[in-house]
Formats: sequence, structure tokens, C-alpha cells
Amino acid sequence: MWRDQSAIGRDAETGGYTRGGWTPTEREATTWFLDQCATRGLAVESDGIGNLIAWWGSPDRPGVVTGSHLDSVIDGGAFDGPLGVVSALAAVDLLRAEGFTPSVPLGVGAFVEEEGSRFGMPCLGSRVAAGVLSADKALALTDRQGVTLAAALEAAGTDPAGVGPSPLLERMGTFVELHVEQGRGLTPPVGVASSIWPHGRYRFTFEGEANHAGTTLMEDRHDPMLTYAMTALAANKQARLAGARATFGRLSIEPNGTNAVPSRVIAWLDARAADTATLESLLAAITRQAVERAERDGTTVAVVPESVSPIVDFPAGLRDRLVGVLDGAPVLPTGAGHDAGVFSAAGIPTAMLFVRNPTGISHSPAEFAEEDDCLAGVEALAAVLKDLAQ
Ligand code: HGY
Ligand code: MN
Ligand code: MN
Ligand code: MN
Repeated sequence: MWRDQSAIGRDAETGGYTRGGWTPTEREATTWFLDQCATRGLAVESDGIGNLIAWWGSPDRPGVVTGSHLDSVIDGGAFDGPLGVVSALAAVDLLRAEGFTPSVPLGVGAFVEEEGSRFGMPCLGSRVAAGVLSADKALALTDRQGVTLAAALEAAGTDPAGVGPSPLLERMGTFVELHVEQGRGLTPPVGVASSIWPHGRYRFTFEGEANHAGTTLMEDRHDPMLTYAMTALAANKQARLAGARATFGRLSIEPNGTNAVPSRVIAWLDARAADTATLESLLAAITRQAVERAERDGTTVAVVPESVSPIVDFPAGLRDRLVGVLDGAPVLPTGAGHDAGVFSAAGIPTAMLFVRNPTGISHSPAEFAEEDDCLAGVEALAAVLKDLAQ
């Protein structure tokens, strides 16, 4: 099962995956998932934006759902997302093989555009499903070619009118997401999440004055690239001081010519911290230094928060129940966002399992997890599902 799925959309050169929401590779992975559910006789339900839950047992009352996402970041790794979906299917196989029958419906979920790598909104599918992002705002989101979500859905044969709060969540009594570890905190193969750090994405727009690269004296320039560069340095320093994370991973330069001082630089900051107050003070410090530098450079800077997520503390009772089932698995926080965070914030009892990542690297083709650790993850997930659905 893993080999088939991990062959979909893999770049032969980099070994990475680029599966943006409603792109051909992501649709191919979704079709693979639907085929896997059909061969297991799992009845699939979809909501308006394309989130899927495949049910073992009729979903006539709230049940236990497990799953993750099949989309990826640009040139991402093989495990972030798919490991949770494949492990969920494998856990169903394991439970059936040992003759277990759940007393409540047991669902396997795949949620769309969790990475937000196409439309810029993380956990897009789960946020719309949970009603924390309106259908109008979601449908108006555009990708880098200017294609709206509405147009992408229509092109994929889905009527945008169906997008909105999802009936799937009414049947999500408990949600458990298994995910590859991102970072290096785990010693044993499997751990349990305590919390998800608050995190946000902020669009910095630096405006300057286009000019000739060869004839404009350095002191006469109003170069937004310089203001951006100093802001990136400031963000790195402030994040280190705060024990937080700050990343400028995406940049747009206008007019983007070799021999012209840019007129505008747009830079997207991904910032995360262990608590909301630290995140807010980090953003304030970076913004303040960007404005100060802009004054020196004769440029301007505008900062727009595109998405901000508060801290998610998973419910201690459910968390400790999983720790008990797993004979004392370690509990650790994560700086990575997940659909589980959205569902937990929406009031659904939610927990997460992490599978050890020996290098800690993620959002990269180098992302890796040992096969034995992945199998340990499937066994742990099966044990947790059995405990919750017996
Ligand atoms: O960006 C994140 O934290 C997650 O991997 N989507
Ligand atoms: Mn990710
Ligand atoms: Mn993920
Ligand atoms: Mn010229």
C-alpha cells in the first residue's frame, strides 16, 4: 500500500512531492485513497470542499475518526500527511484481521489542502469544515496563477456552492491523527502530542523605487530588497532570542529584473512560538524593526496577517488515555500545525500520535521514518482505535 501511494507525484530528480490542493497529483492520490476504501468496503462520505471520511460501520451516530492529509508542501517529503492516512487504513486491516468489530462507526479521513501550499491558507479543508473560515473567503483564495478556489473546484468537477461547514464533523465523536514527527523529540518509535504551538503566516509588502542598477548611486536608492533583507536578519535574531521560529520561505520580487532596482518585494513570514504572547511580541519586534529600516531606506512596509492559529492544548483526559494504552508513551508538543489542531479547537475530543523521525527533517524530500517505526505506529494506532471504539 505504501509503495503505491508514495509513487504518486514523486519528482524523479529531487525525490520530493508537490501535491497542491486539486492539482493532478493530489487528485491522483485522492483517487488512490478512494480505491483503497472501496477494496475495504468502507463507505466514503465527502463534504463540499472535498474532505473525505470512509466509514467502517454505518455513520448513523458519532464515531471515532482517524486520518490526515494527502496534499504536500512544494517539493515536500513522503511522510507528512500520507503516513497518517496509510496508517489509518493499515490499522483497520489489523483490527479486522484480529476479528475486532467496532461498537461505534470508525472512520478513515483525508482532509484537503492541509499544507495550504496552493491557496496559502493552512488547514484549508478542515478550517472550512469546522466553520472557522467562511466559504466566501475560502472560495476567493487564489493560487499563484490567480486561479480561485472556486474555479479549481469547478475544474475538478465539484460545485463550489457546496462549500461550507461540514456535516462530516457531526459524526466525528473523537479524532485521532497519526503523523510523522517533525523535529527530533522522540526516543521511542511513538509519542503522543500535548499541544500545537500558536503559529501564523504574515504577508510583508516592501515598496521602494524602481531604478537603473548601473547608474543609480547606492545612496540615492530606495531599495525594498534591502529593507526586506534587514527584516529577514531581524526576524532570525528575534526568533532566536525568543526561543521561537521565524521563516521567510516565499518571496515575490517586482519587476524581478537583473538590472533594475526592485519596486516591490512581497515576503511571507511563517512565525511560531510556544505561547501566544511570545508569538505576538515576536511579530511586534520584527514589524518594528522592518518599519525602522524602511524609514532609513526611504521605502515603506505593510504587514498583513493571512492566517493565525492560537495554541491548541489537546484534552488531557484523552491524551492520558492514549498514553495508558501505549504503556507510557512520551508526551511532547509540536511546532507544526495539523488538521487535528483545527478539530480540537472546534471542540472535538482530539489526540495525535507521532512516529519517530530519525533526522527530524520535514517539508523536504529528505523527510524519513524507519519502516519498523511506521509499523509500530500502525500497531499503536490500532490499539488506540480499539480502545476508543470497543
Ligand atoms: O506547516 C505546518 O506546520 C504543517 O506541516 N502543515
Ligand atoms: Mn506539513
Ligand atoms: Mn502534515
Ligand atoms: Mn538600458
